[in-house]
Parts: sequence; C-alpha cells; structure tokens
Amino acid sequence: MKDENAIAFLNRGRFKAASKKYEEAIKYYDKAIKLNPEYAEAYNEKGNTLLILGKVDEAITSFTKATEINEKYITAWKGKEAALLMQNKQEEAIGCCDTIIRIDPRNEEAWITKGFLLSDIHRFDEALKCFDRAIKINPNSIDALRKKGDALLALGRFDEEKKCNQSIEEIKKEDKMKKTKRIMKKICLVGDPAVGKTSLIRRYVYDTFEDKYLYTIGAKITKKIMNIKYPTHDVNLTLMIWDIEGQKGTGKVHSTYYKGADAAIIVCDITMKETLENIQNWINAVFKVTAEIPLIFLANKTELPNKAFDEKEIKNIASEFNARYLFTSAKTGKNVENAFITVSKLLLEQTRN
Ligand code: G3D
Ligand code: MG
Repeated sequence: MKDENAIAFLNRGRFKAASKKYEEAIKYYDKAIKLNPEYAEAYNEKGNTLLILGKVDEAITSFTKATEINEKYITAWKGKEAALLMQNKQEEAIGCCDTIIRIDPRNEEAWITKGFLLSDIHRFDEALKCFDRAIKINPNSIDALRKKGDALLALGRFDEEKKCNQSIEEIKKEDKMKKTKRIMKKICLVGDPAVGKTSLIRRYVYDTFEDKYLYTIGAKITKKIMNIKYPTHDVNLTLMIWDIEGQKGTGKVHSTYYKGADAAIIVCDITMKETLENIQNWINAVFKVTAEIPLIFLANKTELPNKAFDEKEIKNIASEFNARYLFTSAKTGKNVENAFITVSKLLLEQTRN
C-alpha cells in the first residue's frame, strides 16, 4: 500500500508541474520520496522541476541520487547532463553522455549530444567521430549530418561539408515522396468490471472487427484503422484497442496489458458511484507501467435515469490530469465515436511533437 501511495504522490506532482505549479509539485515529490526513499523516478522528476526553477545545484543533487539508485537510468543521466551544461561544466556533461553510451551503445541522441559538446570546446576531430557513430546507427539522421557539417566547416573541410548537405537534401526529398505516414498506437480501456468497456469497443468497431485474444494476460485486442487527411500528407492510423477480458476485480490486471500504451481510456458507470471512486486506482495501475500518457475519462450508461454522480465530480478528476471527459452511452451510441476520435487526435498531437 505504501508503494501505491508513493506512486499517487509522484503523479500528483507531475500534474502540478504540468500546470506550472512547480513549488507544489516539489512538495508532492518529497512526499513520494519520504514514503519510498529509493524512488528513483521521484528524484528524477524533482530534478526536472528544480531545473525549471533555476535551482541547478539542487537539481544536480536530485538527478545524482536517481542515478545512484538506478545506475542505468538514462533519463536521469540526461537530466544531470542538462543541469551540468547550465553551469558550463562541459567536461562533466560529456561524462554523462559517456555513461549513457556505455549503458546503450546504440543511443543515437547520446552520440550526437557528445559530438555537439565536443564541438563546443573545439575538439572537432573527436566530435566528427561521434557524429559518424550516430549516422552509422541511423543513416537518415538529419540532425547528426547537420552538426557534422558544422564541425567540418569549422575545420575548413569544405568538400566534405558539401557532401553532408547533399545527403540532407536527398533524405528530405525521400521524406516528401513518402506522403502517407503510417502510425500504430496502442490504447487501453480501463475501469471497473461491467462499466461498459467491451460494449464501447463493440459499438465503435462493430463492422470492421479483427479480434486477437491473448490468453496469457487475459486481454483482447481490436484493431481499427483510420485514415486522416492533412493538407500536406495523409496519416494512416492503426489503433490497437486493448480490452480486459474475464475481469475479476479492480486493478488486478497483468502489467503487460499497460506496457507500451500510448493513451488510456478510463471508463466509469454513471449509475455506480464506486466506479468513479476507483478511477484513481486504475490510473495508478496504468502509470506504474507507462510514462505519462494522455488520458480521457468516460462516464458511460448516461441514457439511464438513475445517476449516482454529477458532471462536477468527473470534471474535477479529469482536470487534475488535464484531460477531457465525455458522457457516453454504448447503448445509444452517444459520444462513442467522438471519444475514440478525441483519443486519436491526442495521439497524433503526441506524434507531431
Ligand atoms: P465491461 O467490459 O466493462 O466489463 P460490458 O462491461 O461492456 O461487458 O458491459 C457490462 C454490462 O453493461 C452489459 O450488460 C452491457 O450490455 C451493459 N452496458 C454497457 N454499456 C451500456 C450503456 O451505455 N447503457 C446501458 N444501459 N447498459 C450498458 P449485460 O446485461 O450484457 O451484462
Ligand atoms: Mg469487458
């Protein structure tokens, strides 16, 4: 239980930070750390928030603590690197890159950052080696090619710089030809048993069904393909909609169910207050496995007369997570399509960033 509470504090902190209430966020991170002194994620988030507040020394301490708890915590190493740079400690920041590369030798971003930092202190030859490593990992890395070009320019190697630019142009041309973007996203429906999760999915995809049942984790996946047109390109979005099967109680779902989810739809039943009260438990279960993913809240069965809670109560929860909420009915179809389209838009926004 202690652990669950620590997760809840961390999540509160994250959402305070997302709404720019940084001091309050830090208080929540500290509460999480007090409950679980080995909570690396909480130290990492605290470091991020301290950085925003310009408290660089404290941020470094917090990131360092996170990396001491979990030596392979790349995100925290990156945070520490950013903080060190704010203090112009290039050499130490390069040390962080080296650690990340030791943990994950194919980390393109780390190679590029290391090269960039080396360029910054005029160690161009070493920088070039880093950019080449990044390009070897990802031959289409425009970022690496651009920075390599800059380093070559600084060394007066103009012919090679020209070649870099040509490669960039070719990659860009190829990108333009591929007009359709194909994106696949996983979304999970969560909520108490019998709130209407399966009915909502059925209502939304009833004629284009493709079910796959995963016996080991008790989940069913329904695929829905959407084509969305933009002025510049088309997007082919495949939604992998995950549903819990044979659900017995709240929160008892295999962690694989949430793994890799890009968004979650949280469902409750408007005729049963406890399904609203259990929402926090579901969110905790999701965030225990995923990063901070977009959420949408659905109050289902709204065509029924016996309401157990009103709009204010679901609105409060949703606004805590900067999320949208909708009143749906799988029976009449009200807002069902709207709910999935809203999620798709959130997912596409995420991809563009
Ligand atoms: P779950 O997947 O969350 O467990 P289900 O929920 O989709 O299996 O739905 C549970 C019951 O609620 C089902 O009834 C289903 O028909 C009903 N239901 C789902 N959505 C609505 C709705 O919007 N309005 C009404 N009135 N009922 C709904 P049964 O009787 O089949 O068990
Ligand atoms: Mg179901």
